Amino acid sequence: MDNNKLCVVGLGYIGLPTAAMFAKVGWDVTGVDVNSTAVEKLNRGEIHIEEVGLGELVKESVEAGRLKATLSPVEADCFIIAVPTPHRADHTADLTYVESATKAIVPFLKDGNTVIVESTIPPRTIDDVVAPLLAEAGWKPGEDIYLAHCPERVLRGRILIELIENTRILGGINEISAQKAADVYRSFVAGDILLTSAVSAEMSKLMENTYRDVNIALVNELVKISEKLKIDALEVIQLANHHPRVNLHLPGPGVGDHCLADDPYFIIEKAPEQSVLNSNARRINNSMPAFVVEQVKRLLPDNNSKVALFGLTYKGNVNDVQESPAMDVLSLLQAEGNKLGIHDPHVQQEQVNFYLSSFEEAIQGAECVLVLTDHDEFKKLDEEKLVQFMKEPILFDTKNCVRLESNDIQYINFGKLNSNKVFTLES
Ligand code: SAJ
Repeated sequence: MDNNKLCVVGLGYIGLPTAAMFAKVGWDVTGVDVNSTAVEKLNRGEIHIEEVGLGELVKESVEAGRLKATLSPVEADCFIIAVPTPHRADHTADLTYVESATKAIVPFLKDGNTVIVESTIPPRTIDDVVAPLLAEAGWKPGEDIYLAHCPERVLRGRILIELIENTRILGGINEISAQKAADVYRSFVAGDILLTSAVSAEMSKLMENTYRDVNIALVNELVKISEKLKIDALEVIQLANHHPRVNLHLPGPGVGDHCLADDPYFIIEKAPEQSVLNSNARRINNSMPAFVVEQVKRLLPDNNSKVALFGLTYKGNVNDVQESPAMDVLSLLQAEGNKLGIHDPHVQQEQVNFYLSSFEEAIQGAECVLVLTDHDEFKKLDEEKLVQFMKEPILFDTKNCVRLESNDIQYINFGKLNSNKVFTLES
């Protein structure tokens, strides 16, 4: 391939691993970021984010002279934009970074270049926002330069594996743009590469996360219905999932992170009247922290009781507390005036502005342990200490992840909220 110079704008969780992967297979890669610490670190062969295997890969590529970083773009054969698309207070997409990244590469574009946007964007953004910006600069996207959207679909902790193995969707502003962009990814993608239009690619990425969000809302609603009707929701899910074409998801204290909880809004903003199910799913999932607090209040003798809150991150075994439903549960319990012991072995003290307790400190004198995240550390707890340090130990496990042996601890999960089941059959 003669296209061997790549410029990646945005060195975050997607941009940096992508840049390193291209460098590994021989591209001459320049990563661009406005964060000077990220740039300096990369040029020393270090990384500013955590991801399995990424440190070694970046070090090798920098030492081999195939990967470097700068604060502004450079000339290249291909440009990949992987900047964040945060949302505004009203949940609409803030495209400021996508727009500024597009404008930043304009002075470096040459005839025949390929421009690819990986950032998650609302439907029609390539056609209505990015292409016009390039056209304003005198280019004819799809003719003298090629323009495509290639959404990322990787899971943290597995990014380097999934970048290679996952199927990629390449949505071009026209057919030749999709083909040119596909040629770029073929240098390391072993999964299928599906060619389509830009708008279908934008929408399919959003629908993947919306599918998960809507399905999680369905079981979260089942939990509420079951609490009212005295049914074991978790047993119902298990039974229904024996049907060969049914896959009910897992209920929990809500849906966190930027992906599942934000992407549906990018569809809603473009077609609010039509997005009925979508909007309701968001509402149901957003209501779960309050539902959890309501249940905790029923379990506690009074508002002065102490709750040991276990797990702050948006899901198990990660250290990210942003947009985590556990943080909402925490604020609601604080507003209720409850005493709290907050414990999360994956979160560092400097990440939060309140005190993090050890396991022992958190449970000392607590009436209830409230598990909000399925970290591996919570699956087996020191039951002797729970019995010793707590008054009459109750454990409310919103993720159904704790396995207890002692009968001295009252165990509640989303199946046992109000269930009057008289027997359980072993499967
Ligand atoms: N959750 C439930 N019940 C479930 C599954 C998840 O309550 O049955 C909750 C989790 O606890 C968490 C949230 O949903 O709060 C999201 O967790 P996740 O592991 O499902 O997803 P993310 O946000 O870490 O990553 C998703 C992935 N998308 C899909 O699986 C469709 C990933 O492939 C995407 O790359 C990523 O979003 C993204 O960047 O869009």
